[in-house]
Amino acid sequence: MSGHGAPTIDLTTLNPEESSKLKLAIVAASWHTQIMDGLLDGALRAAKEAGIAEPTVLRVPGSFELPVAAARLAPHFDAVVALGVVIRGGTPHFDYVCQAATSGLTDVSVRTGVPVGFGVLTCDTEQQGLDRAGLPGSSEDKGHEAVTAALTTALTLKQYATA
Ligand code: DLZ
Repeated sequence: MSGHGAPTIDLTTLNPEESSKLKLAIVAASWHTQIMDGLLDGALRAAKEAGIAEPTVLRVPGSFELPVAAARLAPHFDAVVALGVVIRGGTPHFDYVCQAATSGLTDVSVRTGVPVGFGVLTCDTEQQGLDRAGLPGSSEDKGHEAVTAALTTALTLKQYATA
């Protein structure tokens, strides 16, 4: 999958009065520290740009644990963002962790109606992760993107909220 074709969504165009009121939770795995630090920094930067000074941040060990954390938090927040880094190794473990994280997070989002931003990198190499981590020298900033997507979706869906 290539980043080509991504929309330009600028958080500064969101109504700051609306976006700053959103309750945002970030659930972040802990494997691959340098890449994870970049993702989390980007996510927090995006939250700040939207006027959310202190989102709730919950750390879990690995990406496999992201869905249960998201499930616990989603009912209490307007948007959840999941961050993780999975790097392919020599066994099929990669496929199972990616599948569990992806389907688990999708299930949380659809079941609760709360947008879950997908900031989980699934990479063949560490370099692919570094390139997407929003670090100096990275070409993409996936933590920032995931928060932007989740908050934009949350604001859109608020227009259709039922009492
Ligand atoms: C076990 C494991 C492996 C091999 N690789 C990763 C990885 O690249 N990224 C990641 O987020 N987590 C990894 N894990 C840990 C699993 O996600 C999970 O934490 C453990 O299987 C314990 O449930």
